[in-house]
Amino acid sequence: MLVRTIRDIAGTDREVFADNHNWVSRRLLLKKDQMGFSFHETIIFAGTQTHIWYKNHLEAVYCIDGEGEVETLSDGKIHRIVPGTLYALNDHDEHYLRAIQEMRLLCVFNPPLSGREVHLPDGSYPASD
Ligand code: 9YT
Repeated sequence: MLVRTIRDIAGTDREVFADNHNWVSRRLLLKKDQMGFSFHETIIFAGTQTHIWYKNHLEAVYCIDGEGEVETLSDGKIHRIVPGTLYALNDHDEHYLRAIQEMRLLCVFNPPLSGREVHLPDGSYPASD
C-alpha cells in the first residue's frame, strides 16, 4: 500500500509550478505508481486566468476550498466553482480556469501524468508514451 502526505511532496520533483506561476500541482500519484490515473492537489492562485485544453487527457476536478469559474469556449458558458463542485472534462473541453479566490482542487488525470508536465502553448499536456 502507498501512503503519502502533501508534506512528503513539498520541495520534491512531485511539486510542479506552472511556468506563469498561476498554479502549483502536488502530484501524489503518477504513472510510475501504476494506478492507471494520476492524482494531484492543485492550488490555483487568486486573480489568475489559465487557458487549458487537455487534448491528450481526461481530467476530473473537485474543489475543496476557494472560489473560481470555468468558461467553456465552445459555448461561452461560465460555471461557478466552489467547495463541493466537481467538473469533468469528458469531452477534452477547451476552457479558461479563473480563480476569484485561491482555490484548492483535487485533480485526477487519465491517462496518468508522468511527472513534470506543464502546459504547452496550446493548453495541453504532452501525450504519455
Ligand atoms: C485544474 C487544472 O487542470 N489546473 C492545472 C494544473 C493541473 N490540475 C495539474 O497538473 O495538477
